[in-house]
Amino acid sequence: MTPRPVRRSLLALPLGMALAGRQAAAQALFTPASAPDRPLAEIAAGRGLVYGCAVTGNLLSQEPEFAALVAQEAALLVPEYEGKFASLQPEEGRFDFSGLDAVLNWAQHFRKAVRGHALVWQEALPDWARAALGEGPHRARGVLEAHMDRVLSTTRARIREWDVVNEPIANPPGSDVPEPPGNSGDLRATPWLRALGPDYVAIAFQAARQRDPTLRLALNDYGVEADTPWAEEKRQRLLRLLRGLRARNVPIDAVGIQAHLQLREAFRPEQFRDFVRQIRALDLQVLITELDMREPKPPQGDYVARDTAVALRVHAFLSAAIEGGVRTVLTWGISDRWTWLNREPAVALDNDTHRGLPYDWELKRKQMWRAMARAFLGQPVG
Ligand code: 9MR
Repeated sequence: MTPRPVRRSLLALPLGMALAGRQAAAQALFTPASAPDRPLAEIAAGRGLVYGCAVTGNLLSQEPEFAALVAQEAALLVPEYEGKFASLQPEEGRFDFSGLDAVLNWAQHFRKAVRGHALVWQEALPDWARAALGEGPHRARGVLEAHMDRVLSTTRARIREWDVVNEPIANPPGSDVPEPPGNSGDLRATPWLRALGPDYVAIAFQAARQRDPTLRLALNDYGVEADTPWAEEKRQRLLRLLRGLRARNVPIDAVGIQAHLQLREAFRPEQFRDFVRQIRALDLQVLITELDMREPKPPQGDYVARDTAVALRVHAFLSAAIEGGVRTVLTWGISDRWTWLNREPAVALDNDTHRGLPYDWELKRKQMWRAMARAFLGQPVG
């Protein structure tokens, strides 16, 4: 297949870089013939798997091409912002479901399931809540319970799974992102931890279960995928937390592994597969909740080479995840045109876009799409 650099990237790139991309043309490994021309959700469903992606209400209503892609490809949606604390309760006692409703209405129209993200997290917390959490454990518990009361009762009919606690594990030393001081053992120092102590995780799950006994309750975290000492330490921290919760009969049903992967990090499929199995052995389901791929800075090679590298890693990752027992996979977005990878300054590439989602900037299927399809089908690379 002749490589065709995306038009937008050609415009945005310095000319030399764009031409270099065209001259050093690599051969695509995952060609259109590598995978059936069917939606990912349909391919996944054929093997008892669920494929979905993160969306925003704005994109669904303002970008018809985005909405069409999601309508076609995904069976499950997760709102990228609209289920977060700051979006749902911007002021104390004033709940605003308009953003979430827009996603839910769209999902209902197109018959998509929606998972909720995220009830208890240290980010997307409005100032008032951050301040209230500093006013002692009694007040903090009131904030948590009032939020869950309203959110879980309002969304009960349409959201049957929530990330109850997001990103509770403290990053081991050597992290890209400096860890705030004051963590408690394996748990990250967050306003919730400071207010309620390490029990805040159990408190949150118990509060959710009390309000909705059949809701599927998930704990979601990142940084546990790579074959690095850092990720290994984080895996152990997560396993210790999960075992502790299980030992105390804390109601938890599932673990979301975010999978914001980084191409520069080593990956060992058996290691990751076994990690998934260790979580499954605790009688917990495991989901891949936010898959995307960050390329090294600067990215290596032309577009075809870059896409091949991303696709190979994604295929290895998803195959290992599925072998370990994962049945649900969501990507964090669907196209390189709309992704936090390009918005977040610490993550974005200079003068270029990451190619870490199934569709490129021009909304064409990439090798990553075919790698995902092949992993869903249980087919090897090539
Ligand atoms: O992609 C999201 C970004 O646009 C938001 O600014 C940010 C804060 O709300 O959250 C991002 O999504 C994060 C997700 O909620 C949790 N895991 C990491 C995601 C990427 O940062």
